[in-house]
Amino acid sequence: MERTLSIIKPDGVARGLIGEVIRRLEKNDLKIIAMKMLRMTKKQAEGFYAVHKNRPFFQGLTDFMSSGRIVVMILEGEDAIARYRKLMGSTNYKEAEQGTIRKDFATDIEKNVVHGSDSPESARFEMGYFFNSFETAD
Ligand code: FUP
Repeated sequence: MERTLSIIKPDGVARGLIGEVIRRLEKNDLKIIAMKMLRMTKKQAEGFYAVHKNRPFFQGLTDFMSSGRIVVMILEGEDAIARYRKLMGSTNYKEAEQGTIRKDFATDIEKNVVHGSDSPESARFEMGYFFNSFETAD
């Protein structure tokens, strides 16, 4: 069993896609073991995306991620990191495969509805960023 962090981004929440994303997670045996809705400050968004701090899209990305409420979830399942990334589709929605969340709903490389951890190391960091040990205990 593996755990990963999922975020429904401000565009997904604003457009009423929470239910649709969760339906796809549950249908694909990704079990939600922790969940909350919150709005990040600009500083919190910068901390979350610190690995990208030297990238040209960093300002836009952190402005966007702090622009509205998000839903953060911890998903559990076999091979959860890779399976959830497959459900999400490529970062660039134009290249995403048919039937993926980003192919179906993203409108922009930045406004791409969902986030998912890309490795066990980032999953550990990202889960710890939003959830404490009481919230993630079995
Ligand atoms: P992903 O893991 O697919 O979310 O993609 P990355 O970690 O590479 O990028 C994080 C976020 O930065 C993306 F979801 C959207 C944003 N981004 C841009 O806005 N422009 C880019 O050229 C690349 C990423």
